[in-house]
Parts: sequence; structure tokens; C-alpha cells
Amino acid sequence: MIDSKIVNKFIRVCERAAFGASKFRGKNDKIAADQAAVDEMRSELNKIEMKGRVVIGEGEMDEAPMLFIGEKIGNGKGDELDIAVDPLEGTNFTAKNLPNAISVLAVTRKGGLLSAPDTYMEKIAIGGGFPKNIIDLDNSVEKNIKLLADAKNKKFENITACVLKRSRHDKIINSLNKLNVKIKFISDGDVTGAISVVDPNSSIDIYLGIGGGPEGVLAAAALDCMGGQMQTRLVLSNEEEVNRAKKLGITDLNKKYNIEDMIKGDVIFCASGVTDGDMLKGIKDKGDSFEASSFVLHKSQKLSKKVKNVIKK
Ligand code: VTB
Repeated sequence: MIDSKIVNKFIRVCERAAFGASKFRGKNDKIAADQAAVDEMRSELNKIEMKGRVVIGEGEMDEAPMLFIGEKIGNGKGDELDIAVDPLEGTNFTAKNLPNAISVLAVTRKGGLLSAPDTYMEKIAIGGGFPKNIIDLDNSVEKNIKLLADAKNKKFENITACVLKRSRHDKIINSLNKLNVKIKFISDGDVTGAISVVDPNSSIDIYLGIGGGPEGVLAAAALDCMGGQMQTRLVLSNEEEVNRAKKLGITDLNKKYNIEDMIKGDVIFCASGVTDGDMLKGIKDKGDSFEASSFVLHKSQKLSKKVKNVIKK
């Protein structure tokens, strides 16, 4: 188990990162927005009493100067924790001041997080309350939709699928159209997209398609706490990507990961809004302080809450 007292500290980490990024909303500079989020997140993480290690971060040591995979974070005392971070999920959203940019992280005990390379990943996710593993990446879209529709006792036309709008998804989209399934397209931000299957305020029944590997593990952390189902598989398209995966300890390159293969044991998930979004409000500047809205989950404590804090700048 992870000590529940540490949760508030991780909320602060996301709040600060979101605040950093918020200064660049609508400024058409996604690199600066990301950098500000990274700086704030790293400095706040280093205040926490823990022997922390970045398992999913901004890239490998040679490509990311900060929050790189393997970087030690925290003050070096306390519990050994593994951390997945995405200081700014939605750099385009922030640069263009569009909804759904968030700062997000997940924490487990040492060894609890799949160390996924920053490559693409096939993903499929549905909500909770169904027999285990009823959907499968190797099924056709038609078969998965039928299994889900039967389990939910819904007609195909009343099923909504969330899909990243990319040409690589044309085949999936065609199949969904043929089945008369409703599609909610997102332009970016598939952490929120995948989590939306368990959000009672969204009408999304299934998330499917190919997005980032790190974002897949972050979404799996949230779905683990909320009882959703998810299956993923890395998409390694060249030798360089294969080598990167191997370097992170992945031996079975075609493995299908269910949530329990990505997240082991207890997990904390936190996200703070940068711009207003479906799940969270964005940062509100209040002069000397700022207001941040966050979403926090702690599996062992069955904690799931939204918090709004006003924090001194
Ligand atoms: C997703 C999404 C991200 O990248 O992982 C997506 O979660 C996939 O990459 O917000 P492509 O843009 O190359 O399709 C983002 O949209 C941006 O990191």
C-alpha cells in the first residue's frame, strides 16, 4: 500500500505543473508550455519525502534533460515509489487554448508500473461491471462492439466510441460507421479519452485506437482505480523502437497487456486541469494565487474525488 498521507503532495505536483503550463495558454508555443509544466512538476516532486524514480517521463536520459526515465526524484528518504508523469498532456490544446489540457501522474510502489517506451500503443477500454476481458484487441471492431452492446443491453446505434482523429484509424472508423455506432472524435488527449469510459458524465462506452504508450499506462492507472477494463499492445514500427522497448526490459514485444500487467499493487492517479475540459476546470489566475481543479484516485483507499484548491503563486 502507498501511505495515503502522500496523496495531497502529488495533487500539489499536478496543480503546480498545470499552473506552469497555464501561463502559455493560447500563446502558440507548445514547447514553452511543456517546459514550464516540466519545471514546476520536477521541482515539486523533489520536495516530497520519497525515494522516487521516473518510470514514464519525458524520454530517455539522452533525449530529455528533466524527468527522464530512470531519474531519481524526491528527497531520497522514505518509501521507494515509481512514478509515471505527463506534465502536460495536450500541448496543442494549451498552445491553442482549447479544452482538455491536463497535467497528470500515477504512482505505485517500486516495480508497479509498466515501463512503456514512448512509442505508439494499441488501446481498447470499456467501463466496469462486465465479465473480465470481454473485449480483446485481436477481435474485429464488429465483434468487440457486439460483445459490448450485448453486455450493456444496448443497440449498436446507442453505443458511443471515442477515437483519436487520425488517418491511421480510418479502418476502425469505417467499421464503426457501418455498424451505426456514434463516434466522439478527439484531436489529442487520449488519457482523458480512455478514462471517459468510466466517467458517469460522459456518454462514451468504448475507447479504441492507437495513441502514445506512456499515455496508455497513465490511463490504465486511472481505470484500475475506477474498475474499468483496458487492453493494450505496443506498436513498434522499426528497429530503433524495438531496441528502445528492449532497453526498458520488454521481452515479449507483441504482448497484450491487461490492466494488471501494466499496474501492479496500489496506485495513485492525479490530474489537474490546465484548460477547461470535460473532466476538469482549467487554472484560474487570482492575482497572488491561482485556483486549480484536480481529480484524484487512490486504489487501496477507494478514494475518488475532485478537489479545488487555491494556491499561493
Ligand atoms: C495521443 C494523445 C496525446 O498524442 O497519445 C497522441 O494522448 C498520439 O500521437 O495527447 P500522434 O499525435 O502522433 O497521433 C497526443 O495527441 C499528443 O502527445
